[in-house]
Amino acid sequence: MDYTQLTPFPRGFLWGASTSAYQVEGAWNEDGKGPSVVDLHIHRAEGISDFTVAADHYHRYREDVSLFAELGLKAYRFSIAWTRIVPDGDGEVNPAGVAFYHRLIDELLSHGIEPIVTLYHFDLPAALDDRGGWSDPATIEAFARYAGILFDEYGDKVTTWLTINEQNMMILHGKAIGTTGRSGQADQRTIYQQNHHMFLAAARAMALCHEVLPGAKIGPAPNIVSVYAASPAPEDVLAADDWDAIRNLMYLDVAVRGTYHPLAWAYLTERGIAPKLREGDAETLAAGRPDFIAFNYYSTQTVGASRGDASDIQHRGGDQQIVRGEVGVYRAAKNEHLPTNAFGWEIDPVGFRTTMRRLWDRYRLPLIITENGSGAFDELVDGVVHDPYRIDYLRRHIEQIRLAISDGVDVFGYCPWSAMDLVSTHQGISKRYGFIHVDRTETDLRGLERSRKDSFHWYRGVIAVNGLDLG
Ligand code: BGP
Repeated sequence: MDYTQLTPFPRGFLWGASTSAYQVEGAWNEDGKGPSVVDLHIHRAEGISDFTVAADHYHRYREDVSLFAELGLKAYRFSIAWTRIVPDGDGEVNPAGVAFYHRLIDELLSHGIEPIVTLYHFDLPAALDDRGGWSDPATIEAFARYAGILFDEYGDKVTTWLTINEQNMMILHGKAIGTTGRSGQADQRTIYQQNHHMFLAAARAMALCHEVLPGAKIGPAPNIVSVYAASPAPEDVLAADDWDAIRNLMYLDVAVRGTYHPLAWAYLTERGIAPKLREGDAETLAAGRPDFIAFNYYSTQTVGASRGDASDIQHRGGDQQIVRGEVGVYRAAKNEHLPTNAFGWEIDPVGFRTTMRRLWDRYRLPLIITENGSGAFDELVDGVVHDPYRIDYLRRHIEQIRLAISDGVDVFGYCPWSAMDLVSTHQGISKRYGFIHVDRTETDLRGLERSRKDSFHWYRGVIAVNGLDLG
C-alpha cells in the first residue's frame, strides 16, 4: 500500500556495513592462524584472486576503522576467523589470534562503533574438515567450545552475535563457495546430515550465549529472499511455496521454533535424504532460541512448477557454478519485470520489502539486514571511483526498509555488503561491493591504498540524518 506519511527510522537504528574475515583480512597463515576450507578452496576458477592477502585488513585495520568512523557507521558486522582463535578447530587456543580481535573490537568501540560479530562465516578449520567436518558430530562440540571461548573473551565488549552466516547457501551452493572442503561435493544425504549438525551447533551457541551473557543478543544469519510464482497458475504458486520452505523457511523454523518446517521435512523424506536425529537433538534445538533474525538479501527468486526434465535447470547469470531449479521440485524462471546487474543478478528492491514483511509476519522477531548490495566492476579514475549504480541500488533498498517499517515491521539495523572492497566469495576482487576502494587487481597487489568512493560520501550523508534524506 502507499503511504502519505512514512514512519521514520527509529532512534538508534544501526546503520552499519559488513565484511567477513577471509574476504577482507589476508594474513591467512600469520601469527599462528591455521588454514580453513575457504583458504584452500580447491574449486576456485583460474585467474581469480585467492584470499591470502585479500584487502590486508589484518595489518591495516586501524586505518580501516578510522575510515568507518568517518563514514559514520554505528555498527560494523564482521566475522571472527575460527582458525585464528583455534587453529586446528578444537585444540590449543592461539593467543595472537585472540589478541587481534581484542585490538579490532577496542578500536571500533573507541570510535563508538558497535561490533556485530559472526561466529562462523564459511571458514571451517581445514583440520576439522580432514576429520569429516560437519559430517562428524564432534564438529558440533568443537563449535560450541569455540563459541564459548569467544563469549568468554569478548563478552564484556560485544553484545550482538550472529551464529552461522548463510548456512542455507553452504548447503545449496557449497562447492561454488568453497565450503565443501576436500571432499568436493558430498551426496545430498550427507549434505543434509551436515546441515542438521550445523543446526545443532547454532542452537548450542545460542543457548550458551544466553547462559553466560544474559545481556547479549544472538541470532542466525541466513540468506533469505521472497520466492515468487512465475505465473498465477496454482501449480506455479505451489512450487513457489515448496521452494520457499526448502530454501528459506527450513533454516528459520529450526532456528526460531526448534523444529523442521513440515514441507521441508516432507521434501527431505521423499528424497531419502532426511538427517538421522540422535537422542537429545530435539531438546538441543528447542533450547536454542534467537533474540532477532539477521538475514542477507541480494535478490528474489522466481520459480514455476517442475516440467520434470532438464528445462527446470538454469544457471544464475550464466554462472556455471550456481545451479537453480530441481527436477520434480521447481523450475527456475527468469523474472521479466526485474533488471539485472553486471553479474546477471536480478535487482529487486520491492522484493526486499516483501521479504521483511514475510519474516515479520511469520516470526515476529526484530530484523537486522546483515548483507545487501550489488557486485560491480568499479573504475578508479584519477584516484576516485564514481559509483552512481551502487548509490542507486542502496538508495532504492533503503527506501524499502522505511516502507517496511511503515508497514509495522520491526527493523533495527542495516549492514550493506560491504564496508570496503574485498575478495568476492568465488568471483575475485574485480567484483566490488565496498564504500571504500582498495587498490589492487586479481594478480597485482599494487599499494592496496584505500580511497573513498562517491557512495562513501552519499552513505555518510544518509547516516548523518538517520535515513530521512536519501540524497
Ligand atoms: C554472500 C556471502 C558473502 C559475500 C556475498 C556476495 O553469500 O555471505 O560472503 O560473498 O554473498 O557474494 P559474491 O562474493 O559471490 O558476489
